[in-house]
Amino acid sequence: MTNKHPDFISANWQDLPKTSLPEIAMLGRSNVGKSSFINTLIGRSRARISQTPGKTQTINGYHEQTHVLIDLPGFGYAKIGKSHRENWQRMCENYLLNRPNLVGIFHLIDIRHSWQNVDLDLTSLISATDIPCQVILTKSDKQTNNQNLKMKNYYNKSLSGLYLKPSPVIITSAKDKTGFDQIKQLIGVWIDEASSKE
Ligand SMILES: Nc1nc2c(ncn2[C@@H]2O[C@H](COP(=O)(O)OP(=O)(O)OP(=O)(O)O)[C@@H](O)[C@H]2O)c(=O)[nH]1
Ligand SMILES: [Mg+2]
Repeated sequence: MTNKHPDFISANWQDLPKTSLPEIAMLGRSNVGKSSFINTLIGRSRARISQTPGKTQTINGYHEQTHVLIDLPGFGYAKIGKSHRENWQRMCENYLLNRPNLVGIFHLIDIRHSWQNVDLDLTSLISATDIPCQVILTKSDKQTNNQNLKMKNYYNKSLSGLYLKPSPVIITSAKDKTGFDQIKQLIGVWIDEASSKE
């Protein structure tokens, strides 16, 4: 049976359960495909997705065998009231800056768009956390391989200076599952790195 509910859910980072399992967080603009990315990783439709931006409004945790995938609300959706939006953003920031078992961040960016201010702001936040981060270009099924290659080069050229330890972007599609073998490998590396530091 498909479980549509997260294993834990919180509207306040301080109320999150204290778990010793490593956590991996999905970060990005509203509607970029964070929840879909989690569903593809899990192989089941567990995280709620929507055509309408602003779907994920809490910090949601999905347990896998060795780690927990964290679905965060999206940044920068104008139609959600300003105070509401600021609350979510503060919640995400607090989570990212203070969660002791957070071992990796995926920064998701829609492959069809060039740098947006919200994403540039997120690069500063990510650098402040000192946690390994990988840039993911999502929705690659929505345009041609040539267009994707162009955007990949565009992003790769700009990464140094924006992130502390940039590695080349990974192109993904939650629809045709492009890129997910590499994503799973990277999660394993992050978990190993974190455990060797303990
Ligand atoms: N074609 C295609 N559509 C995608 C892909 N990933 C996500 N989508 C669609 O994009 C829309 C938003 O996806 P979500 O996964 O809800 O995005 P989100 O980043 O979690 O959005 P918020 O929670 O609102 O911030 C949905 O209609 C998804 O079906 C993809 O790889 N390919
Ligand atoms: Mg979502």
